[in-house]
Amino acid sequence: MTKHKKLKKWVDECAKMCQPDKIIWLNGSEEEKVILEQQACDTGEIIRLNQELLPGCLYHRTAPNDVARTEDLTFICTSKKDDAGPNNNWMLPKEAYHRAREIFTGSMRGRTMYVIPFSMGPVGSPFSKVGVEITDSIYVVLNMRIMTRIGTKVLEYLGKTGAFTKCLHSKAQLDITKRLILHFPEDNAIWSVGSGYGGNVLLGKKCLSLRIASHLARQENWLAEHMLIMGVEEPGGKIDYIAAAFPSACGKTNLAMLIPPEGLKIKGYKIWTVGDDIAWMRVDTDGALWAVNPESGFFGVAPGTNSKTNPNMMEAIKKNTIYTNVLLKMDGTVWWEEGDGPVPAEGIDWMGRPWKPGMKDEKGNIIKGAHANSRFTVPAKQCPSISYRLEHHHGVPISAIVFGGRRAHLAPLVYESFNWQHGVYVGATMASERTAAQFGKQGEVRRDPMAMFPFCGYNMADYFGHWLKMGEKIEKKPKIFHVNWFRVDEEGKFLWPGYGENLRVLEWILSRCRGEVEAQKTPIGYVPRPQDIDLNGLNLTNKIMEKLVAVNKNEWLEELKGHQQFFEQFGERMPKAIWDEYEALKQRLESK
Ligand code: GTP
Ligand code: SPV
Ligand code: MN
Repeated sequence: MTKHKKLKKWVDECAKMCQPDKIIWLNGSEEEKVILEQQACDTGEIIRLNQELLPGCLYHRTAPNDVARTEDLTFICTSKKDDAGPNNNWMLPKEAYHRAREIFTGSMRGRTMYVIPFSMGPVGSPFSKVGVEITDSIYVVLNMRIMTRIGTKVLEYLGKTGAFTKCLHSKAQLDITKRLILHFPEDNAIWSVGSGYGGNVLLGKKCLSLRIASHLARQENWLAEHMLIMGVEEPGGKIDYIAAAFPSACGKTNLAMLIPPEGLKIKGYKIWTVGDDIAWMRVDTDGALWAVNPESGFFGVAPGTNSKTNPNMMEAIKKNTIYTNVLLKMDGTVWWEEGDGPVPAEGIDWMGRPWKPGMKDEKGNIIKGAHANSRFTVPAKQCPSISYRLEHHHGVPISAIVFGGRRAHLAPLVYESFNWQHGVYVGATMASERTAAQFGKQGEVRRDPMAMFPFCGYNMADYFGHWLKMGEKIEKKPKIFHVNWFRVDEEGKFLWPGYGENLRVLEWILSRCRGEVEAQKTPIGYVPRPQDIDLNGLNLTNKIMEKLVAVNKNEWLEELKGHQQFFEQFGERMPKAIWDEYEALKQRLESK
């Protein structure tokens, strides 16, 4: 156990409230994993997949109403409402504790309470943060084992007095009317109850590494961001690193492990994956911005992942992977829509019902075998493109920051901001069509600054201010870009092939960072001259390329109204520099 008095006291208090039958402290060993897996399989919480075809792989279904993060039930609990800002649901800490306590009380009766000491980032690195998650879900324990570094080594590092985030979780009754995801930045605590889904319950992920960490980052002068981190290696061996923020289910995982397309093969690029979801970034002594991925696993979207779109991931998930809400095949393997292999003739769907292709529900809609937000949890080290720098304390130096979203119209394939302040504006005005990763109407365009709207643990106006301030601290500033892989033609078809082909755009981005290529100036930023994107081996006409980088002033003037409306809700707290950028953009768009 531990000699840490505060930790012991907190675990005692939680046990008193939740009333578990027993308490187990996780040590992180392989033996422990074997026992837990067996227990979860015995109760049916988890199904062991075909061990010959998928060694070490497990299968789990969540409750049908518990398949994505529930942002409506997610709260930032600060003593002042304005500190949470209009971007967050807010509750007074006192009220939040009170409401949650009612649901937590007795919630672990007849169950075991697991205590998981975990580290985000390599154990002992000065950039890492320690958390302790208490949970009554073996599924959570098994996922945390993959996504974070857990066990005795973390307790040893904590010693008698080390600081940690208190993370309390109970499935309780998995009742959506008794579900709350509460963050207490002032207490360095998270309480999550009534859910068993990923981002709601793997508390090291969005809750700690983004919502709580963003709050700490502001105080400690660093950045906690919803970003992938990847390295692009040139034949000479030089690696440039890119950090990119796209909203949930908009392509971070896929981009982070892309494989160079055929047409670019002769150029000899190699891609290295550092992270696919979260980046913690600091200014180092060299004046550059350095990034670490605090996670040790990937919690990736299954549908759409196949050997063409993401061969690295397909290789990674062949073993030791937990599959959630995908289709279970009769041979004990798994499948999902737009996955590999033929559509199976039959299977058990994500809700546990017999499934055949083409089946329809009462409204006549096709029933999918896998939920659109079904996922796999896989150790990062199993990914063939994983960077050797994953365990490096200082991480990697960032040359370019890329923002992006899912926009059927408006946003060009890529554009470059004029400078840091303008880049912050570009990030602050990001918008994207809603995906299955969050509850709500799919396809609706919503503003999602820096892909952090659901994850910023404080008032977003202050967050923009923090980004502006960081710009003053970074001597060697990364250039800031915006990409959109999702622009469509008149028939609604994607204009850009995406996936591996996105390297062609990254190539332009890095050339711009090195000052090697010209660009066209438009009111919104620099876009590539069509001839500067290498289209070798791609069947893409110049005309389409022109469409892809076109900037329509009238559409942008319309878009500007959305910027204004969004910013106005932050009132006086909004940094003046953001409004200055707004005015400057407006003038550029209105001038001939
Ligand atoms: P989170 O894990 O929710 O944060 O998502 P993510 O940003 O990592 O998204 P991911 O890479 O898993 O992609 C989500 C969906 O977008 C998948 O269905 C992909 O197939 C699809 N997608 C990814 N990249 C591209 C692309 O370049 N073009 C197109 N058209 N689709 C893409
Ligand atoms: C996301 O929704 O952005 C994810 C999955 O990465 S979750 O862990 O549920 O947040
Ligand atoms: Mn994410």
